[in-house]
Amino acid sequence: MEKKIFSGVQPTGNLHLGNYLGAIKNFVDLNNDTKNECIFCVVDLHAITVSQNPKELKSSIHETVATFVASGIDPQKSIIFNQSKVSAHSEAAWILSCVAKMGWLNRMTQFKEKAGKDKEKANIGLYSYPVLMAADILLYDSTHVPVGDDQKQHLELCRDIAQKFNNDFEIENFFIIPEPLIKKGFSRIMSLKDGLKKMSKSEVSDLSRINLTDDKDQIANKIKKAKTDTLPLPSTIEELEKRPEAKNLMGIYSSLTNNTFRKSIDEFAGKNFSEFKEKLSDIVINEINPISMKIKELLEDKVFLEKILKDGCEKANEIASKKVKKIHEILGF
Ligand code: AQP
Repeated sequence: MEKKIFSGVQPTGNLHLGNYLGAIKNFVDLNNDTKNECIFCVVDLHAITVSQNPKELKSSIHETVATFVASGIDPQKSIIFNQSKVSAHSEAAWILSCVAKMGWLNRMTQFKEKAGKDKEKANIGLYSYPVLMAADILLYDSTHVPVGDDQKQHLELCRDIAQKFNNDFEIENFFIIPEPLIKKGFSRIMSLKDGLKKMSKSEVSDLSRINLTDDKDQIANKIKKAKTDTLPLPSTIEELEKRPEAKNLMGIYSSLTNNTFRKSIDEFAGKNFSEFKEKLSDIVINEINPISMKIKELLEDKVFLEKILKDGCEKANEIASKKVKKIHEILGF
């Protein structure tokens, strides 16, 4: 079956190893399968749910496009565009916010985490973020959505919204109910400074993440300084489960070598972290360094990056505006 793929990445700063292993690597595999139609969106409307510096936002948009291309997404085959330039996204988000229930949104853990203790001061966009995400996906009749494990709950909400719209207006399959594509195995990469916190662009400490633009020395230094415990590496999965930092580093190693946890544990059981970290550094550098060099090269050519976005916006706009027109007819506008 042909899959219609949609996914987005926020241009909120340095893309990191978590974005790469949780999402972008998967995008590349999907792009390479000739049977798939893929759309990859730079979700700049999502980015402004937290305060952004306009100049930095502009360069983050370019950096996200450059990262897509440097990682192996082919702009001739897949549509790459930025969300704000296709107004159907904002329009559909409003319409779907009149379908989604407050109770559904109140359960979203990402809002709780990002809003922190003072929910009253959080902006409405941060709260309704998953409704915009549903609009992004549903406008393109997407069948599959590759996301990191942290986005699973938002995708379930998207499915609920689509189902409710179809039921309310009695049109079976008007919105396709999309399937999440979450990488099997180790899919949530954690901070290098705290094995219980997700690796994130917005984390203040740069040492908490490996940026896709980091050079060899930066990567080696960050892995060297990554938090660990004092014990040698474990010999059982049960023991690894109790040691979050060791589990995270072992998970990164397993993801990049396509090994199971079992195999990685067997390789390093009883050894000390310094030996393991050296091997891990080599593996990470080997994967990330060619991407980081390509990103730097692409960022020198803003005209090329702008052209990718312009072409992608035209194609995306054509698909999305037709869907919005049909929504208008259904609603009686
Ligand atoms: N740590 C992670 N492990 C695995 N997957 C991850 N993703 C993000 N962090 C990890 C996946 O990357 C894709 C793009 O994410 P995003 O930039 O749109 O938003 P996010 O999930 O909020 O990522 P960040 O890095 O934490 O950004 P900020 O700090 O700006 O909020 C998604 O598919 C996501 O699952």
